[in-house]
Amino acid sequence: LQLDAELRRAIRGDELLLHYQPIIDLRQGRVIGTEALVRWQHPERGLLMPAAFIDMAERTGLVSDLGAWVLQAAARQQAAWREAGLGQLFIAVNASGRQFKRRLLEQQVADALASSGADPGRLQIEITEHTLVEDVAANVGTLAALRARGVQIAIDDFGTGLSSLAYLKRLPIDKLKIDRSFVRDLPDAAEDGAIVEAIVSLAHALGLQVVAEGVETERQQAWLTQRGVAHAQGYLFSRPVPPEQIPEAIQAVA
Ligand code: G
Ligand code: G
Ligand code: MN
Ligand code: NA
Repeated sequence: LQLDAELRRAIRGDELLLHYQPIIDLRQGRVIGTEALVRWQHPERGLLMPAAFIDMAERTGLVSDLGAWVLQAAARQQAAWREAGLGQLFIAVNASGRQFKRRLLEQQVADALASSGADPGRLQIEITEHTLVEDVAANVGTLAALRARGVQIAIDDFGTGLSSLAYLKRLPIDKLKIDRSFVRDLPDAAEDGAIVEAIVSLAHALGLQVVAEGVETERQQAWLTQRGVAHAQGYLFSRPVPPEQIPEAIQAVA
């Protein structure tokens, strides 16, 4: 069987799973949400990371069905965490450009919310800056419709996709996730520092939240906190973990 046929089977069966990476409020020093990251428990090849199959899923269009599965699973997890007393945690889900075609994402999100009973206000959609700029007018319509349902929107990998400042002010979004390439060499890299500072002041002026990605060191954490970056995500706090390990990860951060 080719990998694409195997992935089609995996989406229908129970071979996919989600790991969750904590997102931290730097001032409060606590976990406020997580990002869902898909994995594939392949029967012969073991646990596969997205790098092994996401490009293929994009090429074949399977990423749309994969995205529907991810939304269903994340929404169920949100509802389960609410039952377990962790209802305040949001879950951010990565969406592919394919899901922005023909209002697919809107329908997938509506289905996932309806079948799970998850709190729409605790579901977030991440769209990469690259995907967003492919068709701003159409994507803005989808984002606005999702927000009308109470779902929050984050621009992922922000700073890498050349979005124009002119339309940033009228995008229906809630947060910018600073791409980890700008965080990696902080605090020593002066140019990266200047870029991060510029993103933070832009975000604040536009009323957007900021999340720093790829935070790996305490020096980075301190530098970002001093510059008013409210939220962060990275190996310093936790790797992506199975959902059973999230309560433990919350304790470890606090
Ligand atoms: O931890 P990590 O290797 O999980 O993820 C690598 C990349 O795979 C992420 O940066 C993201 O772009 C992509 N990815 C992870 N989960 C999903 C998903 O559920 N849907 C889509 N479309 N991409 C994902
Ligand atoms: O969707 P996005 O590309 O932002 O997905 C996050 C990716 O970044 C995942 O592959 C995740 O495993 C990875 N990641 C999360 N935290 C860190 C980190 O601190 N350092 C590095 N190098 N990668 C990280
Ligand atoms: Mn992401
Ligand atoms: Na990113």
